[in-house]
Amino acid sequence: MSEHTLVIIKPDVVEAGNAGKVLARYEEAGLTIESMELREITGEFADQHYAEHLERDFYPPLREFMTSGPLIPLILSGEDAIARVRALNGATDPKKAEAGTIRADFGESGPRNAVHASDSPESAAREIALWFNR
Ligand code: 3AN
Repeated sequence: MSEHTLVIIKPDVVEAGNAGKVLARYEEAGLTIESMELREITGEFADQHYAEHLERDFYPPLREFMTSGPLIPLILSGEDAIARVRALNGATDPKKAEAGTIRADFGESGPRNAVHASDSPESAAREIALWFNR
């Protein structure tokens, strides 16, 4: 089934100059870029995106990190895009991410883990509406 998913290339990747390499992973996997923009976000916007994590111990440094510089939200589409993008990304902790995944190759730590991707059709719909008003 063709799906849409919301991906964020996080500030660590943009700062390191690796955004093109990360984007190439998705394109080489046959996913289609539907929307994309370089932007900076406020703490309030980060709170909306990470609404389910606001009370977690790891959230304050994650909020700081996500507002520390430009990031790139994008909408990708393709067959089973949600699961396929999460497989390309690898495990949340880059140290545990499978070899060859984006987080293993470009992530550093818990919050600085290179990319975000929607984890279900429901979160994809919510996140696409939040980031791209559609
Ligand atoms: P994923 O992005 O793999 O779906 P979530 O939704 O559980 O992971 O976590 C959202 C974000 O919160 C992660 N991308 C990561 O930046 C951060 N995070 C999650 N768990 C931890 C943790 N135990 N320590 C530090 N940061 C974390």
